[in-house]
This record gives sequence, structure tokens and C-alpha cells, in this order.
Amino acid sequence: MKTNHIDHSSIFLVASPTSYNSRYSSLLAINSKKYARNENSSSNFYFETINVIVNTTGSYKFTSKSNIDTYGYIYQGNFYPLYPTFNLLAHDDDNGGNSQFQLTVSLQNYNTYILVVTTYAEDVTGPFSIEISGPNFLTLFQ
Ligand SMILES: [Ca+2]
Repeated sequence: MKTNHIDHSSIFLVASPTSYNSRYSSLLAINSKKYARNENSSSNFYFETINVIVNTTGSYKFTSKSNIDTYGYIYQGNFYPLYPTFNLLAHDDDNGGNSQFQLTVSLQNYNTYILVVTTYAEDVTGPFSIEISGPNFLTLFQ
């Protein structure tokens, strides 16, 4: 009797790679920093800068979840509030539905990225979460 028989019917390939989900939650408040989110706007948009650490190169999708009209920007390298188009990789207003931003970007290990969460309109505060799906977890910190 063979005791080390391999049943080939139990070997299968996974059709699609596993996706990992990360989540970050924070708050835009009246003591948050403000800036002009584009060069023609007033300087009254609350924002938060979030550092993004990538361990695995690949495509990542960032989706905001909140009850406010969020606007998202992602930068490769440094973010300069006075020059919001410098180093800009991608930005979005409403692709996540319900006025939420959704950014799908290719991120590389060993590069540094900054996600800026702000709002479509000026002087808006409120809590928000960012959900990210991709080929590995991301580390996000303020
Ligand atoms: Ca929006």
C-alpha cells in the first residue's frame, strides 16, 4: 500500500492573485492644516498628508469613505503645499462614488509617496477613512 501517494486532482492554480486590503482613518478638523488645493483657489482647504510605505511594487487602489466630499492627490517624493502640482502622480474627486475619490496608481518599492486628503469645497471638516487594495499591505502614517 502506497502511503505517500499524491492526488493530482487536489492540485490547482489560483486564477487571480490575492488582494490585500489596508485601511487608514483620520479626521479633518478646524485645527488641521489649510492650503490652496490648486493655484487659482483660496487657501481655505483643510488637508492631511499621509506617508505611504510600499513593500511590494504593483497597482494599488485608494478609495475614500466618508460623509464629506473628499478630494485625493498622490505624490511621488515630497509634497509642497505651496506648489500642489509639483511631484503630482494622480488626483481624483469623485470616481469612488458618493463624492469620494478613488485613485488607482502604480507604486514601486523603495520609492516614497505621499497621499494628500482634502475636500472639494473649502472650509469642510469631518472624519474619513481610506481603503487600499493591492498586491500587499501598505503602511500609512501621518
Ligand atoms: Ca469628491
